[in-house]
Amino acid sequence: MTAERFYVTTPIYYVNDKPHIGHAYTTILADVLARYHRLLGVPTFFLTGTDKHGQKVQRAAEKARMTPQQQADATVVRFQELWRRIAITHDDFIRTTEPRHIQVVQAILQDLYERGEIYRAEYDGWYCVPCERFFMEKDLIEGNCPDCRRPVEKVREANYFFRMSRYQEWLIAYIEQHPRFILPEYRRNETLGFLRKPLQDLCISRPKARLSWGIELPFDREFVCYVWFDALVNYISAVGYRRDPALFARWWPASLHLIGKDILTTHTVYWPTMLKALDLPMPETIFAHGWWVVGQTKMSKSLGNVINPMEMVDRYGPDAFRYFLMAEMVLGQDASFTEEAFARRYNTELANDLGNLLSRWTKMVATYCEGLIPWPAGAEGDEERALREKTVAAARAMREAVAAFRLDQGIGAILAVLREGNRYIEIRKPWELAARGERQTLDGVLYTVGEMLRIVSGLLHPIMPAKMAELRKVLGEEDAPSHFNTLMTWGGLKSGQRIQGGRVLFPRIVAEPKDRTEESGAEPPPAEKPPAGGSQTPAGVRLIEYADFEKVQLRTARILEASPIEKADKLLKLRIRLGSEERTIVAGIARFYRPKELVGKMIVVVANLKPVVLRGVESQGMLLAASAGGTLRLVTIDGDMPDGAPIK
Ligand code: ME8
Repeated sequence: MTAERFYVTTPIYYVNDKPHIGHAYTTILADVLARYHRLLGVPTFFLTGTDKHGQKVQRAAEKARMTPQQQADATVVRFQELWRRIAITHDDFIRTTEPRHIQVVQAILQDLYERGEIYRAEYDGWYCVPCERFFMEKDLIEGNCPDCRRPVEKVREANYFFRMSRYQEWLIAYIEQHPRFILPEYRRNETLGFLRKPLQDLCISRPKARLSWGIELPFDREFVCYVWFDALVNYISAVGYRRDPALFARWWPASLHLIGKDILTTHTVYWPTMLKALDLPMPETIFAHGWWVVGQTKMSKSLGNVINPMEMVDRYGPDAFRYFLMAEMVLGQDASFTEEAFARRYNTELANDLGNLLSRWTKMVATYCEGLIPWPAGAEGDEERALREKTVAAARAMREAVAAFRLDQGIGAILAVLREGNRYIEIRKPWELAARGERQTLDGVLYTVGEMLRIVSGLLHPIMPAKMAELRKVLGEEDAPSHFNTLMTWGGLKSGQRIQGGRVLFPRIVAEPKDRTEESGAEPPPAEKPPAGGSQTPAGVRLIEYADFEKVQLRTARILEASPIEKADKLLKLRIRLGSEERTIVAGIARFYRPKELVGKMIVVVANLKPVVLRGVESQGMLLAASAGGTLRLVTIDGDMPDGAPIK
């Protein structure tokens, strides 16, 4: 990646439907890379946008009884709204219906036509509407589109063609000489494999009689431009090609075109040959990432399993969503999305490793240091040195991970630091240092943890900007780090500052749907392994000590109110009274009880469970119920008993 500047693009998305998780993923990835580059002090330009022409959009509009323009305008807002919600920091948003784009496409078409790079000929072949591509009979697989395997349509018509075939040998040589041009390597090989067959010229027109929604060919008004030939040009029209030479010289060639693996050929064959015909330099890297699948299944509208990013963000917040997508997908490979996996990562890594560490630290600084960040006094011991070195190494690892497109590895290095930080507290036991009055050592330990948190908050800032700004506020730091270098040097935390403690950064969540946790509204089973050494019955049940049971506070409670929760047909929100105290709990009992029958019932609740947020409602406890054979009954009290009574 060039060190002087970073120009990153996403595909421009079709506006035939609302955005899904795949669109969100590519855009978040581009955003995270753009944010890291800005942090590294590299001038950055981040482009995204929407693809408004073509048959897909025209057909979606016909179905919705709108004009293509109305359909496109209605959908583009949903993309822009989502990008706002998930904090995307693009520098430009291009739509292919804008004059600045249309003029460039028409100028290119005219130029290539005049130079004989585009010619007219009769076409006879097969056309795939969803892919918007022509195929020869020999390319079809069992009579279907070789890409998406859907049926194709027979087409015979006059059209215009771009002399793509003449660039075949040049393109093969270029790809072979530039190992970073197409990444990952197996995608590069895929393109080279495709180029082993003779390359055809590219049909770049559509007769208006068949498709009117597109950019008119400047030399033949009976035709519009093929949507891909129009769309790919966005990468240069947005940065001033033939319009603003200074802007264009500043940003072109692009550093990185991020795409999904579905659009590899258009980007690694059509686009480079178009650029070559225009005598323009090639983008530095075209990176094709993998596919998000749901569980083991491809996401598709017909299966009804399309993940709506807006719903995920409403439920879990934008930062956790961004984090999960970046941490879970190894760039290049496919990844599976499930809410269970999401909750597992969230609870283990964000709520536990990071959130808990922060609250432990803030509590200790409040208790032992009057809420002021201590001075790094005392000589550095082995444990301190190990944590410092590991933290600074994680910053280096993240910088390398960004350049190598391995964000998952950078995140892994940071998680290792957090786990080490938790272990460090266990080893150094600040509470014992306080009890023994070892002031200097105590200060040093708390400074070490605080400094580690400062660096981690900066390293994770491009991924979770809002949450990390919150964390940094606690530490008395600016919302965002000023430069990546500040994260590579130890000792930046400002001693003497008052910490702004308080809110839980990542309240634990419960996955929806399925699993028993939802039935009872309880916390998910802990992700950590049970402690070693527990004995087991012959049936394999792990036995616990009485002291373990004693940790659970069971109490009687009276249900005062019960109501459904919007968009959660299995959950009910209950207002309960435990003696002098009232609480809200969320329980997965809606399929077994109507709200009305619950009011007045005496139930048993776990009263000392950490609160969790379920569908936006904080649940302050968990009720007990028996469940078997697909039914569920509440545990109640035999006879009269006041609410709030302890159960032993
Ligand atoms: O192809 N997993 O637009 P499009 C990961 N307009 N990413 C996915 C995905 C999934 N399941 N599904 C889609 C177009 N994507 C053209 C692009 S560019 C000049 C023109 C992402 O709306 C991925 O980035 O079909 C993919 O390449 C893009 O959405 C396709 O978006």
